[in-house]
Amino acid sequence: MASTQIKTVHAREVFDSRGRPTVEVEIACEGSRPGRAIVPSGASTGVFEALELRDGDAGRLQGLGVRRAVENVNTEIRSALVGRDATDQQAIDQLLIELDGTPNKSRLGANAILGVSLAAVYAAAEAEGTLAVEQFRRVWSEHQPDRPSSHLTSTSGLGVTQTLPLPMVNMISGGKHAGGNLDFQDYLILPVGATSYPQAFEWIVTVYQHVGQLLTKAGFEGVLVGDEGGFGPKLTSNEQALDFVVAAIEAAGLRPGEDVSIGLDVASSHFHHEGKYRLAATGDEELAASDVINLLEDWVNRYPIISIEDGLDEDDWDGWKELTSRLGSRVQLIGDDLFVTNKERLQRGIDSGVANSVLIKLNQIGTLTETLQTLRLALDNGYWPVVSARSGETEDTTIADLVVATGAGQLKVGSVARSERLAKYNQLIRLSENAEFGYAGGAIFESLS
Ligand code: 2PG
Ligand code: MG
Repeated sequence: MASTQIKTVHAREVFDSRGRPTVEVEIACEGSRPGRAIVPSGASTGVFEALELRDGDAGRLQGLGVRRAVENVNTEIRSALVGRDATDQQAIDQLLIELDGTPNKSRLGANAILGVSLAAVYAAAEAEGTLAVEQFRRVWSEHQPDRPSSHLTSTSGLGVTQTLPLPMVNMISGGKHAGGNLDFQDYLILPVGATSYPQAFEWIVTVYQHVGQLLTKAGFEGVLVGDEGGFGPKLTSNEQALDFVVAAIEAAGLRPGEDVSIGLDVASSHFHHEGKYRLAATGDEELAASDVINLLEDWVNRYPIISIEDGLDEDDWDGWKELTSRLGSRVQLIGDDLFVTNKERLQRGIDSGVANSVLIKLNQIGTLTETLQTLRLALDNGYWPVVSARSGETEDTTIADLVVATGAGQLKVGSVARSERLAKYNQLIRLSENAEFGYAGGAIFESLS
């Protein structure tokens, strides 16, 4: 076996699915080819996320360049990393955290740090001649539970064996991801009744085609898609999107709620100002948290909704507590901007009975090790983890391999159009050929009433 000692570290500026610069890192071990990772980037970012370092030089790429982050990898980080063992992920990530020295990775940049953290996995895969999924599995095996979580019904089967995820897929986009007028960011489907990953994916693409056809037939610009490939029509209300999704599920010959359920990413931090939630689609309505909860509860009563993300603002802990006590036994309540993949924020949620699920985004926290710590904490406390892409993505397929390796159970990548999304779905199709990988699908929601 070749050496796993790091020999070279090299970063460059490449571009993501929105044409914005991002960081790519290549790491090679002694005697083997380099492994490579590319960092994603969000649009509806949470204020508590680790810092994405951008040049801020208005004269170049509107200030969005990442040359400083690239430079940080090619100088300081490279010097610290050469000679280290690429398979010692925790030591590498600890070194990166200490080298940066700030609580939110603002000195070297979370984009610089995450690129290195992930490229180390791919370098180890090259050195050892294994697949990425096997390397992610090896790293995850170092994050075993502190205590058995068999008392938890919701997540007891998760995180154990390598498992293909239940996909949560965007059909209609609004908010910061599309040019339409919807306040809510994502109207998604979850094929809860499918019994295999390939079947789940076929259902999804069939429903997606029907959404497009129904929108076109109804006279909307159904073919225009948002940042994540979901349709971005100018509808007359936030609720109308739900009607189109239900109609498309039926048009596909599937049963809403039994075969295919609905998920929402409200992404409400982005229409929350000074304690009020302002909905523009229905004529600048100003809602209190309790009104938003009432609205969501009404929708849960009338539509087959099984999952709601960021129903309330990233700092509205009281509202979230109320939301959780009202809906937490009926639907998955995901904290994205609320938790930002940060284990301290997730712990606060656990301690105060807020949410029952956490979105897992590597670049919100900035290293693989910290990401896996948050994933572990979620599973140990009965919170469903949902591994997620960002709205700005690339051909990097890390999250597909990561979600299978950890057996986290769910994956959110956006829609089934645009190749930065399909890169992940196609990787899952390849992984689904491995008969050893299981599929739990919608059975993970058995504890919901
Ligand atoms: C989200 C993500 C992905 P962004 O809010 O969940 O859909 O969006 O990457 O823009 O934060
Ligand atoms: Mg979100």
